[in-house]
Amino acid sequence: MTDRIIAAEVILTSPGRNYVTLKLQTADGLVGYGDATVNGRELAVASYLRDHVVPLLTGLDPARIEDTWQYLYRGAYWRRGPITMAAISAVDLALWDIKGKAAGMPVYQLLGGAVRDRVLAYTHASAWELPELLDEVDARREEGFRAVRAQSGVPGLETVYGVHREAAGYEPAKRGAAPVVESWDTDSYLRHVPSVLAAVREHVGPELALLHDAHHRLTPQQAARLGKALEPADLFWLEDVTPAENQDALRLVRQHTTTPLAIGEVFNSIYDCKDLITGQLIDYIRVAVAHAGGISHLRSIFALAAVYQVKAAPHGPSDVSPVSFGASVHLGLSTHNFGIQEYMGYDALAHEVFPHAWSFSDGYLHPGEAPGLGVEVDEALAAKFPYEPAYLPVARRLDGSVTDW
Ligand code: GCO
Ligand code: MG
Repeated sequence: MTDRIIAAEVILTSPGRNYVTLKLQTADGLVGYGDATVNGRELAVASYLRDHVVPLLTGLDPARIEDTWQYLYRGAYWRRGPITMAAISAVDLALWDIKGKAAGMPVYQLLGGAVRDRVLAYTHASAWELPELLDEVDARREEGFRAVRAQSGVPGLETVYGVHREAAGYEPAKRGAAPVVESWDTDSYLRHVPSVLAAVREHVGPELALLHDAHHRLTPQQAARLGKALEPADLFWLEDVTPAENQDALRLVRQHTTTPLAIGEVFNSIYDCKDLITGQLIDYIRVAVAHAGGISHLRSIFALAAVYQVKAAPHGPSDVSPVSFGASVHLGLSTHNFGIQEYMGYDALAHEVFPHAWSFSDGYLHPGEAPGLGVEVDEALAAKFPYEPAYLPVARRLDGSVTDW
């Protein structure tokens, strides 16, 4: 007899930061977990799941992953968008988890097996001043990382994306009822950042892979200038140079620089990625397993990317939970055109709430050999950390107008 989903439940927990987890249970006694966390909009996706998805799942055959994906995507009529696609991701991940547990195999085996032995990771080094930034980069190297994203402060500005004045480290979402308002000036940033990355490159030598995130803040022309200015620093990639709603803008950037470009962390579907991939306007596609339809849809996106020699480089900030992070590592191990996995790490508490088989060592990740995704949820512990409102900052230019954060 085929198995059936008998219960579905949304778990909201905040061990250091908010996470939205979907739990599915089957008649055969299997449990699958999926991640639907959307940073700063957690309750919207929790409601989408609780009110509009959970009631549809009871009675479905958990083996029919693709059919359930199509049912939720096409069946809703209102398709795409971050909330819908995060909800679909959670169901997809929970079903892959169940399929792996039913088969007694880690999910990467179901995806065709390993095509590499380990999954290259990059992490973040952030500090306001250059000497501290160089210390941070050194610290990440000592932890084993072979690829590091470097972000620094900018003279004359009070706030800069990804950097705190007072301490090293990166955590932009702040608890509270409304977003913190930051100020921003692109000209000051453009005058400063090439010298920072030149100094980091000189400090680390030629081998360490260096990355930088411009976080959607430049016009296409500014992005082209920055890409050119950074060529001597030999970046692994320059990320999100310009907001990618207008994808034609990337043509201008591409014509002027050979610095590799990475985009896609806010994309939700293959349709968001299509033009950048088929136009060969980027080198790395950054879709997150939690935000773009789960393992099933990321596989389609990565297959399209392979045709155009674009590599997969899934978004892996601390705002996607250890559940979808694990799923990303299973994909990385089994996807031929995989490039690199972002790994920001988690608070000790998050590791406790989500015990996991995936591991990091010597600059690389591995999903582990536990059946399914290999990430469980300590529900009793999770219940001790209820949801707390938290928001990403909003940015205003020096004249007071809102700009992209
Ligand atoms: C990255 C990202 C993130 C986002 C964050 C927003 O490259 O890791 O830019 O840090 O800012 O995920 O919630
Ligand atoms: Mg980014």
